[in-house]
Amino acid sequence: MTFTLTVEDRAILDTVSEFAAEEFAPHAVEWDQTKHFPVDVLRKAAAMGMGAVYVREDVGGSGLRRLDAVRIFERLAAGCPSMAAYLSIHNMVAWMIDTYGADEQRHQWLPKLATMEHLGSYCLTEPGAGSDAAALTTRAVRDGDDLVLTGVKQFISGAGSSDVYVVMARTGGPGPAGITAVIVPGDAEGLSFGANEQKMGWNAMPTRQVVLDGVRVPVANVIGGFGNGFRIAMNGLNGGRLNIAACSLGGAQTALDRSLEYVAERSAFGAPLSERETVQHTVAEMRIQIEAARAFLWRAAEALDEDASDKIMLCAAAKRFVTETGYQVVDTALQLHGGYGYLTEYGIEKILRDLRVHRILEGTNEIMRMVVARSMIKS
Ligand code: FAD
Ligand code: 2MC
Repeated sequence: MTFTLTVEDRAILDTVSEFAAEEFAPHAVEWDQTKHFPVDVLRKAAAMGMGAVYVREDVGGSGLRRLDAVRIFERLAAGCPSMAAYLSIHNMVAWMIDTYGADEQRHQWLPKLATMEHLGSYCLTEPGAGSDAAALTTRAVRDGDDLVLTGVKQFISGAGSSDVYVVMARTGGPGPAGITAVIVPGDAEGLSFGANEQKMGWNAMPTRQVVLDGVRVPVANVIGGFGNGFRIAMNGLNGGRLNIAACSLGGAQTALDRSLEYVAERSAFGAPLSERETVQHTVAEMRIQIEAARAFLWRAAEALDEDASDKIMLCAAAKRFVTETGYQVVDTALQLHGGYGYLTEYGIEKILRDLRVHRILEGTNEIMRMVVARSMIKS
């Protein structure tokens, strides 16, 4: 493992940071307030290779590693955590098709996902099955050369705007082995969406129910064969969990950077806040937390790249650690800003609201602890 970035790594990351600073950061608060999903800006990100970061190049992907991806998502999140997070989900969908799809499916779906002419959504959670994802009840019943899907998916990011829905549905008996991953196009008959949920954060992207009412798709839309859907969904989430953690890290880094500017400018008791030793120790601690989180995240990303035997545990552990560390750093930044941190125009409270949900989605942090515990304690 090397923590030293090559000249090429630096060039890529500088370009991503420039993009996030120019295209995300100036609009992030407004998008949050107006609940605007900036698809045009996402397509600009895709034109730079961020629509399919770790998808193979023959279908328009960038062919990069997970280690590159977490660095890229951190830089994107420095401009807007929620837009970086949507890009992460879209990338997870594209990766699942690239990795488990047949060549024909890869060529059918991925070129437009890579450019983000088509957006992707990942549909696992249901109203009655969140953490216990293997209890899902959406059914896909075979009818000749078709599958007919019926059920409701809950909290689906990008729903209503997406063109490609990867739906985990039950084609067999109970439990993980009865689940199959199916591609449902956004214009399929019988597909509809709930209202856009009112949320604490992540307001720049829609979160809606996906309702499947007798949706008919060809059996050819099954990814990776019948009964493999749970494994595919979980493998998608390993990388997703790292990317969500990277989004927390990017938000935390921005909050620290803004805090450093703020404490240098703001005076109290006759001197800039930055001259107070307690303030200096506070920003030092923020930096220490960020460095530790970043090192852990890169370690887990490399384990995923190398298909290490402990990759599932490391992805879960890093997700738990980095999302909670990132949240705490942003909370400290808000405190350093005093009352101004609580105001929308300073942008810190928006980062805090965005990062709060990273402790819940892509597997709650309680489930991450369960995954880590299971890797050590066999029952
Ligand atoms: P529950 O599973 O009901 O959990 C409730 C509480 O119980 C949690 O604290 C949980 O940690 C705890 N708990 C549950 N089981 C255990 C246990 N065994 N031990 C200890 N504690 C436990 N899902 C998708 O499929 N696609 C998406 O795009 C998507 N986007 C989302 C966007 C947003 C904004 C949100 C809020 C959610 C999104 N989700 C998505 C769903 C998300 O993954 C789930 O909310 C999450 O997995 C938790 O499920 P749940 O909400 O049903 O909570
Ligand atoms: N990677 C690869 N395989 C995995 C895996 C992972 N992370 N987690 C489980 N599996 C495999 C596991 O090895 C087993 O395979 P096999 O049958 O070959 O041995 C199979 O999947 C079943 O696993 P378990 O026996 O552990 O199943 P169980 O139901 O007991 O627990 C649990 C599974 C709780 C770990 C899983 O349901 C889970 O991760 N829940 C959290 C749900 C979640 O993360 N939702 C996120 C939704 S997406 C989202 O929020 C977005 C914003 C996009």
